[in-house]
Amino acid sequence: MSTDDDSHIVRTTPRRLGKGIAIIVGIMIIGAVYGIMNFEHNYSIPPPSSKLKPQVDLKALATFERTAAAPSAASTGSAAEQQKPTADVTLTILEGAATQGNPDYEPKELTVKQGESILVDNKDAMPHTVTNGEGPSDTNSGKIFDTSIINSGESAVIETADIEPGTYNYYCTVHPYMTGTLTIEK
Ligand SMILES: [Cu+2]
Repeated sequence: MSTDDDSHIVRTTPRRLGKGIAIIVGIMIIGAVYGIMNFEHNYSIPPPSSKLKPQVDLKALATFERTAAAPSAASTGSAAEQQKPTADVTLTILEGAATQGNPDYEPKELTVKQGESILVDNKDAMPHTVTNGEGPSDTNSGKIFDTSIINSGESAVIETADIEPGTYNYYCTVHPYMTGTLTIEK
């Protein structure tokens, strides 16, 4: 049983091995050539299996995988929501504010207590600012508060802790016809 076994194993010769490899490679080449030659056809008419409706909702699966991979991002909301700062009062720049004559700042006259922060939320499609002063020629312009450019959909915060109580006119440096007032109360 022990020595006899070896004699029953048919070991192939290098020639035979080469032949086998040649046959396999030949079949692969024929397959590749066939695939390349019929690529256009196979591409335009995919096999029926690829037309089957997926059993799982791939979109839902992708969302699931994303939330599973990044649980912190999922629990705290999207990156954009996360970046939006929080404040005590919101001053909204209304949609369409860039067009002269349209309502621009809401509320137009805002009163806050000194120390409260104001979120300036630009809901318009254009960039705007909230800049203290009467207009671009005002030498005091932007010296008390200035959000600088707030792009569409973005927001900025005005901190009022260091602003003396009083009523301040402000305007938009991009569209000086956009004006409002900010009153700081003690
Ligand atoms: Cu503006």
